[in-house]
Amino acid sequence: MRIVVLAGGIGGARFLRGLKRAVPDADITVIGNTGDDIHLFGLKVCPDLDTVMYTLGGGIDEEQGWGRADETFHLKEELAAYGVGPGWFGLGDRDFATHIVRTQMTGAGYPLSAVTQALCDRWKPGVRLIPMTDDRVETHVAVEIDGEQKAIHFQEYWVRLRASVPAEAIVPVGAEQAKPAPGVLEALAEADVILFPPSNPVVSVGTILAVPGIREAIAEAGVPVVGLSPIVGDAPVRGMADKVLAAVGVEATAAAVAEHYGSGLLDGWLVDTVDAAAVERVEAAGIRCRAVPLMMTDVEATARMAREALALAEEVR
Ligand code: GDP
Ligand code: FO1
Ligand code: CA
Repeated sequence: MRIVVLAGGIGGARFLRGLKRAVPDADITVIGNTGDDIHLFGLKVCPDLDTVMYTLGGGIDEEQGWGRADETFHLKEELAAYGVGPGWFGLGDRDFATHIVRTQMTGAGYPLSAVTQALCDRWKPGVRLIPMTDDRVETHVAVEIDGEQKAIHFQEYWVRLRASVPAEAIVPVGAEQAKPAPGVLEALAEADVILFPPSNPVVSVGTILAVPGIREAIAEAGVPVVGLSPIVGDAPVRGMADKVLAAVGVEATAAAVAEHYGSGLLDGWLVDTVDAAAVERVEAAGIRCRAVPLMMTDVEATARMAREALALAEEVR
C-alpha cells in the first residue's frame, strides 16, 4: 500500500511512528512542511523536516518533541559570549551539525530535496521524506506590537513571543511562486491513500497546501483522503493551533477544522471520543466522520489511530 502523509513537526512525526507500527510493509512518502524554516548564523534550519527525521530515526529528544536527544548547548553559549544572537532559538551542538551539512550541500548547489535525502541516509527514517518544495517559503505572522503593525517570522512569533500577541494574518511568503519538489506530485498521483496527520492545519498542512499544484494533485489522485483532528476538546493538544486558526477565521474545534479543509479535499475525518458530538456536524459537511481515541500517548495508541484512519479510508473508497 502506498500512503502519502502531509506532515508538520511533532504531531506529524509522532503519528508517522504509529503509522509505521500499524502497517510495517507500507510504502510511506512524507511531504514535509518547510514554511517553518529559518536562516540563523548563516545556516538553514528546517525544524519540521528534522523533527520527522530525528523522531523516526531515533535521534529525537522524546520529552521535548524537537531537537536532539543528549543535547548540549556549548556553541550557543559561545555565540552569546560574542553577543551574537538570536538567543531565543535553542540550537544545540548535535543539531548544529545537521544545519551545517544542509547549508554546505545547499551552497554546493544541491536542492533541499536532495539534501534531505542525504541526511536521511544517516537517519534511515523508514519513510521517503520529501520537502514540499525546493524553493524558499517562510511563514510570517502579522502582529501588532506597541501599536505598530509588523510581519514577523513564524519562529519569532512562536518561540520568542510564545504566541502571546494575537496573530492577525498568516502569510506563507514565497508559496505562490514555489513549485512542488521533485517526487511530490508523482507520490500523490500514485498514492492509494492520502493522510493528514494531527498536524497544525494552518502553519503545517495549510502551508503545504499553499504550494500551487499540491491541493489539485490531492483532489485529482481520486483516492481516499483522511485526516485526524489536532484539536481535542476544543483546544490544541499542544502548540498554538488555536491562535493561528483564529487568524484565518476558524474556531478551534475538531468540526471547524474539518469544515476548513472541506469536502472538496477531505473524504474522512477522525475526531477524539471527547468530541463525539462533532460527528454529526462534520458528516453534514459531506465528510465521513468517526470518534475514536486520538491521544498519541505511546506508539501503540498511535498505531490504533493509524489503523482507524486506514479503516475509514476503506469505508469511503
Ligand atoms: P509542529 O510542527 O511541531 O507544531 O507539529 P505539527 O504541526 O505536526 O503538529 C502540531 C499539532 O499536533 C498541534 O496542533 C497539536 O494539537 C497536535 N497534537 C500533538 N499531540 C497530539 C495528540 O496526541 N493527539 C492529537 N490528536 N493531536 C496532537
Ligand atoms: N521550539 C521551541 O519552542 N524553542 C526552541 O528554542 C526551539 C528550537 C528548535 C531548534 C531546532 C528545531 O528543529 C526545532 C526547534 N524548536 C524550538 C521547535 C520548532 O521551532 C517549533 O516547535 C515548530 O516549528 C513549531 O511548528
Ligand atoms: Ca512546525
